[in-house]
Amino acid sequence: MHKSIFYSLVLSALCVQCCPDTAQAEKYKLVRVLEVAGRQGIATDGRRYFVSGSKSLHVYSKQGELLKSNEDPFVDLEKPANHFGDISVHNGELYAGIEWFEDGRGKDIQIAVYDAESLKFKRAFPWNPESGQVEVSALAVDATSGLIWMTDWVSGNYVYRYRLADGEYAGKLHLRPVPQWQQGIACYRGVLFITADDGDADNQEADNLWKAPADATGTAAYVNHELAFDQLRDVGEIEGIDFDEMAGEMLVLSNRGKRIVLGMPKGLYPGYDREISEVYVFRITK
Ligand SMILES: [Ca+2]
Ligand SMILES: [Ca+2]
Repeated sequence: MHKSIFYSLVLSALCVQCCPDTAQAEKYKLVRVLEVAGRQGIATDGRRYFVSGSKSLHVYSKQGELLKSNEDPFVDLEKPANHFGDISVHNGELYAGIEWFEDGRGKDIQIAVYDAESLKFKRAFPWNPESGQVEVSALAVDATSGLIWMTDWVSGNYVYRYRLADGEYAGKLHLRPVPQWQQGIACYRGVLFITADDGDADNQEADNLWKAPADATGTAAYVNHELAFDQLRDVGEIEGIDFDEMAGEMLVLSNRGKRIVLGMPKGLYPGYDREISEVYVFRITK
């Protein structure tokens, strides 16, 4: 073997060993950025992108063309609602975690199901208050296990399981350690991927992606760091996540420009005249 090739192999092996973030950054290559109207969630059925705002639903082509919106999505709900979190799409239906968010926590948490074509409301399931969940920041359909997983932004010690078939509560999974300020969740190939708004934009810190096994019956799981979102256009507030399995891509929604303190907007950062919400598309290379 040529000496220079040998040394570069040794160097790359050392780098993977001591700098796992470098290896992970190579695994996720940023390939596209699309500006969108919603600041909360992202989901894909492989054909289109679904985006949630705090009070709206949108469908985009994969090239970023807005195809349809529902600007009044809570009108047919029985319980009061003022907030969407991250969303998920399964079998022609859009699943959303909905709540009435006030005084730093959620009330009347529910799983709401919308038609993915019309964006019209179809049905909803209430959460189980005795589960301990006090907020829903995101949900993900896990079709393999027949489950829906929900995250809690206020108290992230657990992710909560509900049955996909009938919305019944099916237990919770203790996360160890706990990703701070969870904002998005996706289930991909038996793994839960959780985005956390754990980077302080005031200090130019990137937000992060964490992962844990999508254990359908266990009580606790270990959480591992997957990626620092340092390829985004600016630091800000990470939100929803989903995977486009056919395309081999990971999608994340992130907001920049607006200063957010404990979930409350506190003006704009220098250089911005508005908040910008974008979907970042990463190609998964390994
Ligand atoms: Ca959110
Ligand atoms: Ca952040």
